[in-house]
Amino acid sequence: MAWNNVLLEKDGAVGILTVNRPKALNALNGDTLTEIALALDEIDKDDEIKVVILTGSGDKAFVAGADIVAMQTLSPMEAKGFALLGQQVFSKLEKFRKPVIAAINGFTLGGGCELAMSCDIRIATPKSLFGQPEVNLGVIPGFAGTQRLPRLVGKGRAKELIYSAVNINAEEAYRIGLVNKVVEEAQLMEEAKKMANKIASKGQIAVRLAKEAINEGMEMDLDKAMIHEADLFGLCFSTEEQREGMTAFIEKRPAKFTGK
Ligand code: DAK
Repeated sequence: MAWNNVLLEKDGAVGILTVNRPKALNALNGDTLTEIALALDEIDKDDEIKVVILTGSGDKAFVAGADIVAMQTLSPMEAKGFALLGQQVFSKLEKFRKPVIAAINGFTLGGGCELAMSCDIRIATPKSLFGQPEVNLGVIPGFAGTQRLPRLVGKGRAKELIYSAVNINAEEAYRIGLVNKVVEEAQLMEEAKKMANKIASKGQIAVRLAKEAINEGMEMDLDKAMIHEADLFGLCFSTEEQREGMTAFIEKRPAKFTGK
């Protein structure tokens, strides 16, 4: 399917979704958000794709934020519509049943940082720059940055970043846990694909249930989260993958997972 603002390619078990507005540093306007959602629907239907890499086109930016030009003249009702659309797309990404790795090169600001935080895993390069500059524009992060940032890096660091609108480099982002890994620019896609293929080689239902257990469990108290984990653990025993994984271990051979 052809879209104007995103590209979708396939490399074996990996789907590569690229935000493609390099002239605007991949800023997110309404059409781009809608196309990300449509592309996720396509990926969801494609059983060959097991893991997704989300990246930005060009060599300057992952995503430089929500589109300020498009937002500047919004009426309050239009702004609400834009906010709801963004929130829906970011939640869809966070809850997406296939794991999503953000491959981040360059500016990752505002809505761009919030987009990256909705992914499961973030890989950056030394050129990546992170920040929530919304207070410079007289607004607060609106795509759940006030919620996801403290969950990733802690309340104190999130407050410092959001109140002061200071940008941080990849090394600092790694130090505070905002990114999982920093690799050289030339290796970014290779490393992202390596990680994606490693995940794709595992029991896919187990990976999906683990994602659910982590995401949903983090929003519950520990006792409830552990019951939820036990339920999902039990569910694994309804899959062929559980039987195959354990049989392969006992037979001392690699498991052949089928996604069933
Ligand atoms: N929106 C639209 N266009 C953008 C953009 C953005 N966020 N960022 C860059 N561009 C455009 C520039 O306007 C320029 O376009 P032309 O002038 O060439 O037409 C082109 O990309 C190249 O940018 P620069 O010429 O500025 O490039 P530099 O290398 O000099 O500077 C920069 C790069 C990233 C430092 C600079 O472009 C910059 O500061 N950009 C804005 C970064 C920013 O403030 N991002 C946060 C945006 S606010 C909410 C929901 C969401 C949000 C808020 C509320 N609710 C639901 C309540 C989210 C808000 C944001 O994300």
